[in-house]
Amino acid sequence: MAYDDLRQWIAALERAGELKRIRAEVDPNLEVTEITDRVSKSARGGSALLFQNLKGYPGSQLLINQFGSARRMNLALEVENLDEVADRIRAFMDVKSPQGFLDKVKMLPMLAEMGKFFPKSVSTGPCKEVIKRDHFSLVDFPILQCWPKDAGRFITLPCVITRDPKTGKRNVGMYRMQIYDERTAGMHWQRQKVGAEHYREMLRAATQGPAVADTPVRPGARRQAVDVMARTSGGSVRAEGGPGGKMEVAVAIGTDPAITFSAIVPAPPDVEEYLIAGFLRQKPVELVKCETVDLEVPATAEVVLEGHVHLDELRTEGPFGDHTGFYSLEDLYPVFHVSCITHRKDPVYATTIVGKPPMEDGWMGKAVERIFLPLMKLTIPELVDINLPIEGVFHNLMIVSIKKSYPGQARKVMNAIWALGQAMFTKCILVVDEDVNVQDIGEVTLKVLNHIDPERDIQFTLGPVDSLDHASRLPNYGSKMGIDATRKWASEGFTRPWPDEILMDEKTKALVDKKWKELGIE
Ligand SMILES: Cc1cc2nc3c(=O)[nH]c(=O)nc-3n(C[C@H](O)[C@H](O)[C@H](O)COP(=O)(O)O)c2cc1C
Ligand SMILES: [Mn+2]
Repeated sequence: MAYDDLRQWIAALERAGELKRIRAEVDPNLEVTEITDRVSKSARGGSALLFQNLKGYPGSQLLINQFGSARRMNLALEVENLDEVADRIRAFMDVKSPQGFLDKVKMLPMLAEMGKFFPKSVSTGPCKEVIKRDHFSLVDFPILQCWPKDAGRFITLPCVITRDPKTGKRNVGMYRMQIYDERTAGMHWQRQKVGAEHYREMLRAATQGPAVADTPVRPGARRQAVDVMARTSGGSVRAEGGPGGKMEVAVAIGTDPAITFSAIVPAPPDVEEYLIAGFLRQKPVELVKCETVDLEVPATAEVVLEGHVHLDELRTEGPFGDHTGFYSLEDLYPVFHVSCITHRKDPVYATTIVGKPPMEDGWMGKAVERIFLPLMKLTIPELVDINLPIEGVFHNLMIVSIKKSYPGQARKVMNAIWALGQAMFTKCILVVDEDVNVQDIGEVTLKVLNHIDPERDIQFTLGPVDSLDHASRLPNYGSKMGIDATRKWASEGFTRPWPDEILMDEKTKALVDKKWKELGIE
């Protein structure tokens, strides 16, 4: 049964022995991080933590590390094993045209199930228990300063909801928010993310066509807005003024785990995360309208921030101790102005910390890896398995095994990965043959390094890189590397003999198995 809200999820964590309540006083400034970091790095990711006595926030509660282990990630998605989710995706993709009446009857349960995925509008919900239109402050919540050199406090687990001004489609993305003051925060959607694209669409509309409803255009706005675009796309011009338009944004914090997880999933831009969450929890997400903006938010969210991002305003965001294990550098990002806050009574503030792996987000990334494998196979059918080691921080390293059928195929696979949504950021791709277990880093190291002639087998390319990459020649733009560690074929110009891998024969192994006890070694 799907969790209806964060509270049911907390109760489930507690029943499973996966939650610790912390009643001792703890400071949201740094101290929560140090405690959570130690727990994240303890055996099997420790447990989720519910801090109930936060210094300076009497009565507040803060949930962290809810996804921080393989077991909790499974619990969040209500499966024994993440492959179950992958299997459900595969079952949907397997649908073929029914051949007769019986086939059609067999499809009915699947069609009925599909109905469960679409979000449902409801008139009101718990997130409206307290509505604050005039007197409100972001500082009322126990928002963390995570690391010593962070620029301030950051909302780290926000589901940021925007609407594509052209198609009307909604997007939910997780983009951290730096608190500037009681009513403004940074909006750290990186350039290649969907929220940023919605923002650029708004700018285009405000400066090129007739003004759209909420976007008054001032004289001179066009040039200035283009400057903003130049800046947000990596240029170096800071706009003074601009089109004066506003973009509506809502932020839900503390949702049921399927919704929170859907906000990080690298889905195609046009697939609504509310639909993905419905698929994951197998029950529609219930949505309510916001009070001051034309957007819908999950009805059971603990906290909802409503407001606008001004099209002509950018502000320094960061530094922030990031999931690479280093601080992401400061940069210019849009600013979110809060116009209304609604929340549940006694809201539970949900958050996370990122830093040196392993941390909570590493397990979320692992879940993405498992769930996306069948989808990647749609365009890369030779793919057998993939591994994004946690220390590779998602974008630095992807190890893939392939069933190789023609010369040059490993390089074709690299290019396909660099062309695939957010996998474009992958700095290093290792391609191995299907007999290599990519989950076994020892085996990968042994075989990759044995099998390559570096000069011949390394492929460099240029393209977009993750905004968090601090080594690339330019922000957001740099090189990537692929290593073709598959066995080379004569048709690829390799004519030397290839040695056999050392393996004992089955007969001898069985013989020794039988004798093992008698040998007295153990
Ligand atoms: C804890 C956490 C924090 C994240 N913070 C950011 C962020 O600040 N900016 C960003 O662009 N992506 C961030 N991401 C990654 C995005 O959520 C992810 O790329 C997502 O797929 C974006 O959704 P979109 O494709 O709808 O834009 C974060 C992910 C996690 C798990
Ligand atoms: Mn999206």
